[in-house]
Amino acid sequence: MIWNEKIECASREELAAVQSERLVNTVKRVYHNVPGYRAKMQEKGLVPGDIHSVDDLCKLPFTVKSDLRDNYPFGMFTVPMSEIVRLHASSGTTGRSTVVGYTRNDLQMWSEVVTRALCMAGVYKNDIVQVAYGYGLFTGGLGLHYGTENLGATVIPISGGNTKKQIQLMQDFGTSVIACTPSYALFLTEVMQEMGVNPESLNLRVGIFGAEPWSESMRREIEDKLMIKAIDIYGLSEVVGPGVSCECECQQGMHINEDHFVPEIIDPETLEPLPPGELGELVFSTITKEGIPLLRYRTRDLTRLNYGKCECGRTLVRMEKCTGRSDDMLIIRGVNVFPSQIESVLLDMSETEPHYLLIVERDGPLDVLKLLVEVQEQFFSDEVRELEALRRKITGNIQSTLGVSVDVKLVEPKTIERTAGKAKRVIDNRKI
Ligand code: DLL
Repeated sequence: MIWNEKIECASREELAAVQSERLVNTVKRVYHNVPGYRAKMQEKGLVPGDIHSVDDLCKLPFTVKSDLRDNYPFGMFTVPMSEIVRLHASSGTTGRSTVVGYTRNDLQMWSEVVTRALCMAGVYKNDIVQVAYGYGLFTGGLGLHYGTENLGATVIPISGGNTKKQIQLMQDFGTSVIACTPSYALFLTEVMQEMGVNPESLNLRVGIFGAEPWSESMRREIEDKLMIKAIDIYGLSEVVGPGVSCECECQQGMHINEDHFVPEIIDPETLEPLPPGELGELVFSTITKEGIPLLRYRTRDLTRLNYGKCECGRTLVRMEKCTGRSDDMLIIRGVNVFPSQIESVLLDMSETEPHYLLIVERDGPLDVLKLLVEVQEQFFSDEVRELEALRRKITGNIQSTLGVSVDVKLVEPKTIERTAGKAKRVIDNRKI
C-alpha cells in the first residue's frame, strides 16, 4: 500500500515545485529567526530573495553538528519555546548533546513519514508492531510508535532490552512486525534458540531495522533466521528521527521523503555537489520543519542517490544502504559514540593519560567496545585491588557520560604506540 500516493508517486517536476516553494519559505524563516543562519548567509552575501527554487540550494551555507552544539540547547530553534511540544537529543562530539525541538506540526509530519515508511515496508493496519527501539531522548522508540498508531496498526511499546520478555510477548500477542536495531534482531534469534523458541512458531513477517549500519549479508542472516522480510529504515535526530527514508518491498534502496527533506550528495573534501549516482556525503535540507529547520545539514553518512524508476511505483529518490561515515563516529549497540567523548572523560580524570586505543568487536551479534588506556606513572600500582578500583571508576564514568558500556584494560605508561601523524584511536574489527 502507498500511504500518500499523490506525493510518493508525483512526477519529478511536481516534486520540484513543492520543494521550491517550501525551501523559499524555510530560508526566509531561518534568516529572520536564527541569528547564526543570518550571519552565515550574510557572510556569503546572500539574502532570502536570492533563493528562488530548489536549484539554488547549492548557494546556501552548510550546517554541521557543531553548530547545534555551539547553540546548545535551544539557540537554533525558530519558534518560541511555547510552541515546542517535544524534545529529543543525541550525542555530540563532546559532552554536550544535540537537542532537537518539535512543534505539534513537526510531530504530525514525523508520524506521516514513519507511516509512509511502514507502508513501504509492507506493514498494514491489522499488523501488531513490537517497537523494541529505545524510548526516551533517542528518536527510535517514539518515532516508530506514533507512525504505527497513525497507520492504525497495533503498537507494543516495549522499548529496548528485556529480551526474554520480548520473545514471550511475540508468542503471546502474535507480533507480526518487529522494529529494532539489526544487531538486536540477531541477538533476539540467539535468545530464542536458548529458550527453545522456534521462529517458525511465531507470527513475525517483517522487521524494520535501522539506526546503525548493516550489510546485505547481515540482512540475509536475519531473514533466514527469523523467517521475515528485513527492511532498512534510515534517519537521524537532527533531521527528524527514523523515517527520513525507508526501503520498499523491492529492497533496492531507501526512498527519501523528499517533500520534507531535500537530499544532496557532496564531496566531503571539496564540499562540491556531486552528480547523481556518485558516492559521497549525504546532506539534507528540511523544508517543512518548524521547530528546528536545518539548511544543508551534513549528515556525515556516505551513500549515493538513485533517481531510476522503482518497481513499487514510487518516484521518491532512493539512497543506497549507508555503510560508512566521513567522520569518526562509531555506533555501538545503537548508541552514537565519538572517540573524542571518551577522550574528554579520560582527560577529566587525573589518574589516566589521554593515550588510548578503542577496539570494536562483534561478540556474536553484539558490539563490544574495548578501551586500552595508559595509567599515569604515579598511579600505576602493583596492587591489583587499586588498579581494579581505577578500572571500575573509568568504566563507570564512561557509562554515565556516554551511556555505553566499555571493557576497560589498563596498560602501563608509554605502551600505546605513538605516531607522528594522526593518532590511530580506533580499530574496528566488526565485519559490517
Ligand atoms: O538512529 C534514528 C533512527 C532510529 C533511525 C531508528 C532508524 C531507526 P541518531 O541516533 O541521531 O538517529 O543517529 C543517526 O545513525 O547519521 C547514521 O550514521 C546512523 N543510521 C541511522 N539509520 C541507519 C541505517 C537514529 N539504516 C545516525 N543504516 C545516522 C546505517 C544508520 N546507518
